[in-house]
Amino acid sequence: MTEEKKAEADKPAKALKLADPVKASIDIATQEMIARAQELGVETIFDRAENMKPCSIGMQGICCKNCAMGPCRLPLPKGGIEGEDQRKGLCGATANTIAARNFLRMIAAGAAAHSDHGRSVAEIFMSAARKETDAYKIKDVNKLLAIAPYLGVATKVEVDGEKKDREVDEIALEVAKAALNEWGKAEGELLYAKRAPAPLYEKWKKAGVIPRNIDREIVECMHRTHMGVDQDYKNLIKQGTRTSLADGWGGSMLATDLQDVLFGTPYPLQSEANLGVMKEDHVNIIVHGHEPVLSEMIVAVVQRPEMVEYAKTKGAKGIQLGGICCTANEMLQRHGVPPAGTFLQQELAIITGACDAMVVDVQCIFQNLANVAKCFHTKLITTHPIAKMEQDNVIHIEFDEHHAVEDAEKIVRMAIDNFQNRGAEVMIPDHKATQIAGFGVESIEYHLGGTFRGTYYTLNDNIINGRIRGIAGVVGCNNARTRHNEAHIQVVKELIKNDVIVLTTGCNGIACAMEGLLTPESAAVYCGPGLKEVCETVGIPPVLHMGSCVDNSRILLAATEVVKAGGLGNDICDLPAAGSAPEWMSEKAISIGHYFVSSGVYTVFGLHLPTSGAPVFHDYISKELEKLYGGKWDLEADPIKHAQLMIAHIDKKRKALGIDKARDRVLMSMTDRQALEA
Ligand code: BF8
Repeated sequence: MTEEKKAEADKPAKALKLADPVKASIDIATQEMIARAQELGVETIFDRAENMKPCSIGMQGICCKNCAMGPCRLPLPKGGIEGEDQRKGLCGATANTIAARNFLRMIAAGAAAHSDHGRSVAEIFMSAARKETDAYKIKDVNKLLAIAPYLGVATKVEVDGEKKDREVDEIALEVAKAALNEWGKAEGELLYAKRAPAPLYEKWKKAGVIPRNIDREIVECMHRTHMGVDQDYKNLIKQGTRTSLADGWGGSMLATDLQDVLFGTPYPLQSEANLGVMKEDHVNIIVHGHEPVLSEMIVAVVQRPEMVEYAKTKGAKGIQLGGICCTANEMLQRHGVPPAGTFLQQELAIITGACDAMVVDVQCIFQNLANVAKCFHTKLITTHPIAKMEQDNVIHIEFDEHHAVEDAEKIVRMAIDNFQNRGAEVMIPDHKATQIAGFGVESIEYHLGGTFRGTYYTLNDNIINGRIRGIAGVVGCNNARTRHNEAHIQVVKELIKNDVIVLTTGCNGIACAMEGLLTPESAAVYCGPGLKEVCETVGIPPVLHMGSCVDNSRILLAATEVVKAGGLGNDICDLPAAGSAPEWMSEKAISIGHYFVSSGVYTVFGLHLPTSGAPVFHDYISKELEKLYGGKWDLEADPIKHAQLMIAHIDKKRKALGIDKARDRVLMSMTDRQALEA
């Protein structure tokens, strides 16, 4: 060791910098809990973000580590470059190839996460259809009948020249087989692609991007991005389009549909949100992750009188279930279980000292949860065979649909038994907000549909008359590189202030709930006059919570219904609509963003995009893709400008449709109405 290195090694370890709670989050409960963690000496993601900065080359998408000659890093030289070909990896790969390869791998990983979730649900659906499990049954027959035709399954049978209803069990079995087949069929194309508006389907067909099967597209991404394969950024992103469509219109849509059939289609319900939903005198169980299959059982088990009695024998008043991330959203949408927080609040739920068990499945789970749980009495339980943790304080109870109820009982009993082990330091922030959640394609139709005309008639009518300026899908994660929830809330408030109705999912949904934006009453406070009038008349919030991240498929189908209802063009790209992920961080967000773009949606991301180091590729996805599918990527870190870009796009579409001048309401006589109908 050189003298210099020795001196460096002998230096006392640098104290970790601590995050400033107020700068880290706009949410008071989160601020209080960050301060609490620091007081107790427990490190959280907010502190880690202060001590480790991201790699700027990786952020720009121009680091290639796909072979052992690299990593090849291709920063833009100061003062710019004359030609793109001046920047090359060892094999000659250009910045555009590298950024496109990295982007494609992100899409593949995101699509894999959503689609593997869908596959798990499809497998359980098959078990239920075969009656191999008592725990899961077909709950929503109407939804089963609605999706069957899209999977090529007939719901009627001809008997003696007459059409008769087929047995539900028979339909369920065929639906299960057809759905599972979508992951690996040898020929044909993704069946749900035809659920898109016909002009969009034709665009995909012409561009050659209709997915063949879900798994194949993901595998092909990995092959194409292997060293020395696809070296054309346009061809690479073409596969990105095909793979993301296999996610949005495939794996995710199947996950949503099959979950609805098994667990019920969400309808509006009341709940609460934020860490304040936890109760000091109750056993608190937090479910966290994405797949709702086990949590569905936990919801059922905690409601059993004997479990509540058992909790009372341990000194608790009852059992409080809460959630984090999208398992929370799934449980919220169907059962009203309150989310305790977004992605960035997962450690904080344990730091309350009142979390008796945290049950995690897959995706968006910090490995540091185990370290935090060590400082408290919390039982941290992993449940999925593909998502274990190495730390020895983590308990693994592997979930299996064949003993799902027993698994759930074991977990709930473990949490109850743990109630008495709490330490003295319980501190639950006294902050929570009321919310109305549980929206979906069906409930929007119920609230904003018309009895006599097209199903989304009232919504379309209000868009045409200008009371609603347009529709925005605002979704996605938190990111510890930016102030927690600030961009989410500013973007959404700016949109609704300008009469744009917001459809939300994922952590944006939880953030909006925490801010009180998911109540009909919030319309009077935050909305422009048109949207306010509609929300007050119909009794809906200006921000409609559509569920988890796989439920972004609901937004695709809602947009399709708006197209079908008429008067707003023939395709999704004609609609006065835009998409946004203000605080994205996950690969799933890139897959979602790309299937929004490929479905015709102008989509703005916050923070940064991993394409900025490759300006030609960046230009291609932010300008040229529009010519193929009608949608395109954009980037804007400033939340107000971000929302204004979306509004400008909405206005451009209104103009193209000839509805740019808001019309005053005309009170029509019966004769006028009859003339219209004719
Ligand atoms: O799937 S929004 S942080 S929780 S990835 Fe994760 Fe992002 Fe939250 Fe849900 Ni979606």
